[in-house]
Order: sequence, then structure tokens, then C-alpha cells
Amino acid sequence: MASEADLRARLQRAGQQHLLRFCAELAPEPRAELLHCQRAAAACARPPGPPPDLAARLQPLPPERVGSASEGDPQTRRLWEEEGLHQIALNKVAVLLLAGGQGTRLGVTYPKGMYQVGLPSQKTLYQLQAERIRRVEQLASERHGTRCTVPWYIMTSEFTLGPTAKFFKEHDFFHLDPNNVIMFEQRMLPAVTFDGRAILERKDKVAMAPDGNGGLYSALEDHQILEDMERRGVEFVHVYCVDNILVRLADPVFIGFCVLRGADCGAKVVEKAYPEEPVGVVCQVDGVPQVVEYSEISREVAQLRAPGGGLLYNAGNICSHFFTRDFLRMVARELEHLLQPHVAVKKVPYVDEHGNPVKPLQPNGIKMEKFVFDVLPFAKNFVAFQVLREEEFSPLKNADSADRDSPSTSRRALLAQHCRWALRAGARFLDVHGARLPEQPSLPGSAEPPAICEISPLVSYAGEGLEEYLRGREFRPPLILDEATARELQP
Ligand code: UD2
Repeated sequence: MASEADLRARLQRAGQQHLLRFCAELAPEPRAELLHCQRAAAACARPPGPPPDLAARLQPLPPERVGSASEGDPQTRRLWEEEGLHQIALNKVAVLLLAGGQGTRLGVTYPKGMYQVGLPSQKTLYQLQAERIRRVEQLASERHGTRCTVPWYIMTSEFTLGPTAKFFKEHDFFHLDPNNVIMFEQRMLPAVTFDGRAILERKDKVAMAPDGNGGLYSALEDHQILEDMERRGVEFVHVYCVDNILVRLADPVFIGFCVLRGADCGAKVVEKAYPEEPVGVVCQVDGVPQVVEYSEISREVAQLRAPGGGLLYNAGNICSHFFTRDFLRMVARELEHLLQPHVAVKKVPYVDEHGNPVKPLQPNGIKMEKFVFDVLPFAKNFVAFQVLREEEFSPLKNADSADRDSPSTSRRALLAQHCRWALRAGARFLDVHGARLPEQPSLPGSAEPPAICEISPLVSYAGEGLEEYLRGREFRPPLILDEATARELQP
């Protein structure tokens, strides 16, 4: 390990000598911790910004690389679903949650998975996800007459591991077997000033932040996750974003589509709602599949229109990825060092030259993040899978003061979906006077669904199996169809 003198010299060469300004006054332990962090800071090269002349190198994905959950014929969709359920029944499918983010835009200090968007059931995002795992295991078991397990890997960070582990223990892992819920921590990277100097958060601590959801690949190696997957027989992994309330964990249709196409890498996409929508664009750069993040695509390119009038670059990444375990192993062991950090401009608390803590009102530094989708160019056979936004994508990013991607929009999206499912299964809703409520997707001039109806994931994963409980029945809202109510309604 480098001596303090070597390190001081190295920091001097890297223009980071300021980091040792308070070193002399520190006690031995925090001093050692600070020196340890300097090794990370000194190693951090100045990340590149978005590549120049990107616009000239972009093309939309060719149609042959894109499948559709809604446009294909129902028979094909059923084939995909059958294949997915078969792989799940063979214990070959796992889900991996990217849960290391700090959720600053939402304005909460705890992990986003613990957030309640105000559903009648008061369920959190973590609980909805856990129950979807249990339901998809049940669907595969019933279809193939065998018990099966979808292991749940959860990548956390220094900020989220403690509270998440405590939350799961307090909720008895939502009745999942704790042996099948594997939490592991991603690495951290130092925050730096605009001229590349690491920032002191305290006299004895360099400001650090999680290394991005692309930190997954080194974290897989750090914690022998791929070996654990191999021991369990897992071949296919669904990697997903914590804050999409409609996320379909281990979606059999998506898994089946990717497996039957022989893909090693897949990404779910939705039609972008507007040019500036904060989603990556799945496209090709120099003929190779890639995602260009919303923070790195130019306004001109984002606004380009296709001949039909729609956005030319309309494949919006929803952070829901399919990988084979072999592909993950190749990336983690051979290619991870090629992943370049991206620059995120942030407000980073720091100590000034007198050691006084300062909370900046304007962005004063950058955090470097790797992106999970930067591995797409390494794929031998990448496929995109287009899904319906109203069925599969409503991200929780902002506090309710925002008009998009907020707790209210998330809550409405889920309840509107369940209301649609119930009406499609033959339920009818009545108002307080006993008159039928309108059956259109939402009330006139409002985003609220015509009736409050929440269906537990334990009763239905994607709207299936509801007719036996609902056909021909009339309900006064709110209808909460959980397992107990379903048993009462059972014919
Ligand atoms: C992500 C996608 C974007 C689009 C959007 C949809 C990336 C890089 N960008 O943008 O293309 O799909 O979501 O909502 O995926 N996370 C970690 N560790 C970290 C940072 C983030 O696990 O160090 C997790 C985070 O907890 C979340 C996911 O990665 O589950 C996405 O992170 P985000 O919300 O910061 O990404 P966002 O919304 O900027």
C-alpha cells in the first residue's frame, strides 16, 4: 500500500494536495480513512462528456431488432409468455433490483422502494415488487406443476443498504424466503469540483457518491453474485429500476421474447411522450445498439421527426433490462474497465478552507456515474421490446410539486390500470345512488380513474384470472381486491 509520503506526492501530481489540508489535526483512524479515500480520488480520471458529433453517428434501431408486446398477434405473444413461464418454472430466471440511488429529486432521505404513493392498501414500492415475484412464481408453478423460485438480488449503496435490510426484516421479507433475497452493495466514487479536484465533505472525509447503476458489474464481482446465480441454475436476469410502480418483475412475455430470439441483452422501451422526456433513447451509434441518456442527447436530435410525424428517436429506455448470466459474466470479468463514468452536475456539501461546512445553493461539483445500459454495444444479439406505457411505465422521480413522474401520477397510473382490468373482467361500478359509473379510462377533465379499484399483485400479475371474481358483479368503490376479498368472491 502506498506510504503517506508517496500518496502526498501522487496527490500533488494530480493537483489534489488540498485534500490533506486538515490531515495533521486528525486522529489516527479518521486519518487512515481519509488517506484510503485519497487513493480512490487520485485514481479518478476526468470523465469525458458526451462524445462530439454524436448527432451524425446516430440512427434509430432497425425494426428487426424491436419486438412489440402489443402489436404482434396474440398467438405469438402467448408463445413468448409460455416460454417465459417455462424458464421461470425451471428456476432459470432471477430479478435484480437497482436500488442504490439516493432519490434526491423525490426529496426523501430513505430508499425510494420504501415510499408509499398513497394507495388504498398503503403498500410501498418494495411490497408491490415482492408480491409480483410471488405471483409470477405461482403462475409458473401452476402452469408446470412444479414449485419454483425467482431469486431477488438487490443492489444497494452505502445510503440504502442499512434502511432497506431493516425494512425487509421488519416486514418479514413480504413472506418471501429470506434465502432468496440477496442484498449487495455497489462501490462509491469521489465527487469532484468542475476543475477535477476531489471535494472534502468534512475535514476527515472526501465527498463520495454511489458509482451509478452501471456500478452493477463491478459489484457482481465484488460479491460473487454470478457464482451464486450459477449455483442456483439461473441463466436469465431481469434488471430493473426501483421507482417504476408498474414494473413487471420477471415478465414472462419479455423473458420469453428475449430467450426465443436468442438475445444476450434486451431492453424494454416505450414510445417517448415528448422530446425532452427524461428517458434514455435506445438507438444505434455507428451501427451499434446503444442508449443515449436524456442528459446527453441534444435538443435538436431529441426533437427530430420521422416522415410519419412521430419522434425519429422515440424508443424510450425504461431501465428494464434482460441479460443472460453468460453475458453478465463476460462484462463483469473482461469489459467492465471499458465503461466510462458519465458526468452528473450536482450540489455537493463541502468544507471551506477554514474547515467550515457549506451547503451550496448552486451546483458546485460533479458526481461520476456509470450507466447500466452502457454494456449494450458489447452484446452479440441485442433486442428491444416495446411495451405500452399505460401498462408498464410510470416512474416516481419527483415530489408532488411536479406535474410529472410524481407520487400522484404513479398512484393514478396503477389505480387506472386496475380499474381497466376490473372493467375488462366484467365488473361494474356504481355511484352512491346506485347508478352505473362511466366506463371510460378516466373522469372527464381529470386524470383520476372513474372508480377507485386496487388489485393485489397476489391476485393478478398483469390482469389475468379476474373474471371468476368480478364477471357480472356490481361494486361501490373503493374496491380493494386482495386475497381475502378474492376468497369471499370465489364462486
Ligand atoms: C433512468 C435511466 C433512464 C430512464 C429512466 C426511467 C439510467 C442510467 N438511466 O434514469 O434512461 O430509463 O431511469 O425512469 O439507467 N441506481 C443505483 N445506483 C446508482 C444510481 C442509480 O442503483 O448509483 C438505480 C436507482 O436506484 C434506480 C435506477 O438506478 O433504481 C435508475 O436511477 P435514476 O433514477 O438515478 O435514473 P434516472 O431516472 O436518471
